[in-house]
Amino acid sequence: MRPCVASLPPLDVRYEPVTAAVPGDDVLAVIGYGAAFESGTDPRVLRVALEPMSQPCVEVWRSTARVEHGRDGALCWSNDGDYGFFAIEIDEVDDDIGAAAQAAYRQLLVHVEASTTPHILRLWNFIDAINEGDGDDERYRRFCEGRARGMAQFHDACYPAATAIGGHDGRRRLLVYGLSAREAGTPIENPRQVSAWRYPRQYGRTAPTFARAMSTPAGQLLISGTAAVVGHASQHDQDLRAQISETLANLDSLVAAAQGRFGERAVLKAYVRDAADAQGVRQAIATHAAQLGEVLLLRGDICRRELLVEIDGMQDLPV
Ligand code: 3EB
Repeated sequence: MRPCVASLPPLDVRYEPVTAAVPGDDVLAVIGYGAAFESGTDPRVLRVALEPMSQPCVEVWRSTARVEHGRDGALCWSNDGDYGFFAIEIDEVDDDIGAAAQAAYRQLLVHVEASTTPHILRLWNFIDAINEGDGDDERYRRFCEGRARGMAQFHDACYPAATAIGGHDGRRRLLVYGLSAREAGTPIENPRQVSAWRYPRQYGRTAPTFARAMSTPAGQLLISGTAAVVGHASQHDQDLRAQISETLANLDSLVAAAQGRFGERAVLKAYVRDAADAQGVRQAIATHAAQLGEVLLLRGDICRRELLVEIDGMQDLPV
């Protein structure tokens, strides 16, 4: 279980207005969204090609210590001694998303394992045209196969928390970024959901390799992409309102499993498949949990076609 005394300082994650200023010495990462965001040359500044559905902003990860940063081949990194940020982009060759995933994970694991922050807490994956292809040929399923090959040294029940979302910028380029730490976190599963790595064969040859959440050594909860999946089955086919309610019920249950209450100083993202659904999603989240902070809405495809919305983020756990 989580230690009673936090052994790392908390990571400060918040949304801020976009500026052209160079990030200060205390910044681990700046993540901007959509075609309008310019990432420049600082390895800590990353562009995710999903369009924001509201006022453009950046997500800033701030440290309490001095941050070093650099590049290692295709990989960008930063490190403050307690936490590491890393990001890698790999072009697909001949549309082979599986091979790109395997290569990205191999490279990022070599980097992270050799670093002073070798414990991966959280990973984000952005995949072009994630639902293209049918059955086991669907690009998401082929991504899962390559990812599992690339992270073969991980055991069930030890996977990091993760998000996998699809974009449409027409570039067959996989982006994986993440957060690691000097000390390991504790993976958390959701009692309402079958663990993803135990999904039955019908969802693909290789089950997805992620934990539902990660409780960090600083007492924060990193929440994986969460959708209207109960057991292993998608619920409320094409019904946005019902999918949001189910997703929020999953989040309540997941955070309770980590001894927290969903919404405590939460920093959330909602991914919506259809831009027209953005306002409905925002309202439903606000109604469910009035104390929730800002929710960043992004247009993105969820890895199962019938799912219209997914929510991820982080929040504090009670001391
Ligand atoms: C699900 O519950 C929804 O493959 O890394 C959510 C979070 C989902 C992460 C991943 C997939 C992933 O299965 C999809």
